[in-house]
Amino acid sequence: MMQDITQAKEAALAAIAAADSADALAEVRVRYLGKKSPFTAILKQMKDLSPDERRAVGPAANEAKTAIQEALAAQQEAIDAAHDADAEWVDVTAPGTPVARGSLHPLTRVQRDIEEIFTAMGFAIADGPEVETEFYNFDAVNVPTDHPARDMQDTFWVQTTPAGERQVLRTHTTSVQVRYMQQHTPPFRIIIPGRVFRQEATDSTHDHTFHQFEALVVGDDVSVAHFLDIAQKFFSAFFHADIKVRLRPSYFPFVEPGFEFDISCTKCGGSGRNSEDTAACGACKGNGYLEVGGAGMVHQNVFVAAGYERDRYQGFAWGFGLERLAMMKYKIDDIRHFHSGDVRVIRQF
Ligand code: FA5
Repeated sequence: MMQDITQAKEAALAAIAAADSADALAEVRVRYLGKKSPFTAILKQMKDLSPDERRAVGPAANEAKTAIQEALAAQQEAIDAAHDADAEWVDVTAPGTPVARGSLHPLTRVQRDIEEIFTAMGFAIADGPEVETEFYNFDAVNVPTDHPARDMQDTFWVQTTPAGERQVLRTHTTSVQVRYMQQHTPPFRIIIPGRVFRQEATDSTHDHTFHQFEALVVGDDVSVAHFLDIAQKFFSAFFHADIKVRLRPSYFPFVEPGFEFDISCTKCGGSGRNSEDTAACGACKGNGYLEVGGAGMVHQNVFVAAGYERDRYQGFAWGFGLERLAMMKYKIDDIRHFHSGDVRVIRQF
């Protein structure tokens, strides 16, 4: 039996020395000290021994068990130390793990660019609600009830207020004009960036939800010449090019006279031709100009709705689509990309 003890001890010490991981060591511990181990079997046999034999075998078995336990503890310490050293080791020459960086949505970029150019020209930025009363969206800006102009901008009507006022999702940023004028006395110059909504079928240049930029300048002697000058300066700064602005007579109820305004094509510079050959320019289809928005001299009825005296002030207003401008700047061919949520589009900016 003494021989069994010695053999089991030596086998256990060899197995402990060979165990190079915490798992392997745990397995050795079970094999040599667990319920089915040779030691447990030897201890079970002790009761059959004579008192003399027991006196010899008992201490030997205890000594072997202690030796194994100490070897296990020492090996566990060695494995833990090796593991800690591995964990602390840093290869300072290894390439870094790339971190995915976010970017600004192209519309946010364009909006910030525009705001920067206008604030540098002394404009303040104004704001208004997206759910708007019928009064500010239509009545106050001279669009009478039953006037066909209300059909020009197909409208999402929403719940009437408890006070009985009809409400819309604003169809244009022109809705903020009278709100602002009621709170301020001219002279002032403001821009009104904002989201607007129209119930219309979507295609590559029309969305139901889009953004407009309104500019409103009111004072004693504001004229169309001021509008042309500011528009020319703004578009040239925005496109980093010498941009010409062209007016065409048009009708909007809130201005008189009213215009549609175009800018010289950002691709061909206004010639309507490609530079390499005489083929028509693809961006403006040979027109030389691109439609941008509507503008005009503020109608005196709008000033009166705001509480100003009729014919006391003059002003100009313009409104254009932010998406259309972003499409020109970044050569985006479909307006629906902006709200698609497709990160492949956004990642390019
Ligand atoms: C207006 O909304 C007028 N409030 C603009 C204005 C302001 C005129 C001040 C005079 C004085 P219009 O409906 O044309 O006008 O829209 C202006 C611009 O918004 C268009 O030139 C176009 O760039 C953009 N736009 C209009 N409808 C859509 C649409 N469905 N999707 C994307 N952009 C649109």
